[in-house]
Amino acid sequence: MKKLNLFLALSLMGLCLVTLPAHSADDVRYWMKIKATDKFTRSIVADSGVSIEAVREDFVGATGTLTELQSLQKKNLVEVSFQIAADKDFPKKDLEYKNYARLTKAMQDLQSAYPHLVKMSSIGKSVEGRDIWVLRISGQLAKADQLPAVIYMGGHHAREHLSVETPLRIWTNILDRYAKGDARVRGLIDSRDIHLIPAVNPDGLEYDVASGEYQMWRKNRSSSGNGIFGVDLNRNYDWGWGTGGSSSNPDSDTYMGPKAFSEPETRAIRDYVNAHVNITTLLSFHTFSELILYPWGGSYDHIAIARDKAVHETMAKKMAEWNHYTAEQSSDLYIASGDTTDWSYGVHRIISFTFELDPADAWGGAGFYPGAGVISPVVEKNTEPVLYLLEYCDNPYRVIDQFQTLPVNP
Ligand code: 0X9
Ligand code: ZN
Repeated sequence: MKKLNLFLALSLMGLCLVTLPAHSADDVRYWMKIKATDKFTRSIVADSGVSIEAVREDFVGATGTLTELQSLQKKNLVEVSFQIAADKDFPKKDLEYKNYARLTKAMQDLQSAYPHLVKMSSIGKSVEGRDIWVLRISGQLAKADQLPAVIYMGGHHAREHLSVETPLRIWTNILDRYAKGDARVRGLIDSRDIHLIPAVNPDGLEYDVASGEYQMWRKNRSSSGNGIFGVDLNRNYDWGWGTGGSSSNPDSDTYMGPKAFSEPETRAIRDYVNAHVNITTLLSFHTFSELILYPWGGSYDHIAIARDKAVHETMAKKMAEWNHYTAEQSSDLYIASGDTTDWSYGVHRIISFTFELDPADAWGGAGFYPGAGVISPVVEKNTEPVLYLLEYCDNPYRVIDQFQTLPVNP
């Protein structure tokens, strides 16, 4: 049922996108070399509205809009002009979301604000050579390897910008609470190791916003030749890879890639998780449908180890009390093989969840592009789930041992 809703929603989204407003000509900027040998001419230039960037003896360099350029051309003052390459960014109404440059800056700012708590580094490079950033957060950074750890990720899918913004803002707010002396937050951060990778797919993120109009892009940007791009990173992990719900056609939106872990982005996550054996718990943010999902996603089988199944179910149900999402096994949504959480649970026995954030469906809203207005409420309702996973990452089995006794091996 959910699958059908998602399919219809995606089709509707495709239709809606056609009507998004284009940027006006005056959103584009031009660099101009303008004849101006005296202050009077320079004043005429300034009066046109352009921004004068450099003054030389017989000309000025300036930047401005097409209208401004044309007004100066009519006065015969323009010697040279060219369009300035536009910054890759969101449409104006959604500038609260972050492109790669602003994401990088926001992460650097957190490191600068909390040098004893936050360390930024790169876990590897994307296809196009962008760093995939991680923030490591702990009150004991020097010995964080010896503390219980959670890994939070977002942005596997390019157009799911809310999945990047939400974990970053949640952690920005939690750090603010730490600074203000919140006792619970202090206790948790001081005794835990936190890994935050908000944008697993930076190339896709940039590509989706590069023109100022959303591209509805999902995959990364690796080339399959013949002008065909992209592997679905959430089909590229090596657990049941290629066994259903993914495509071998490079043109498909769910293209699994030529082999498991063919992509530098998924390899970077693999190597990072492999290297941090203290990670017990994982949360991968996606959008949309308002769901809390847990393994398996590649098959209808339930988790065979009774205690592990019970931990996932109990935690998912508890988190749903805060965000009011629907908790279910991933394959109840649809079978999809090679996703992050099947791999992290299958290979490492990490307790693993996928959140599909707001909105519930695309009928009343915009599905993958719900606007900046949803950020605050989504951050708000997902903060307790994030803290809950952190609290129990020292021993997630505590959540069931309080209530029941199950055999270790069924
Ligand atoms: O299809 C996906 O990768 C996820 N949904 S999304 O709309 N964000 O693309 C869901 C993954 C859940 N996992 C499985 N069903 N295996
Ligand atoms: Zn997704």
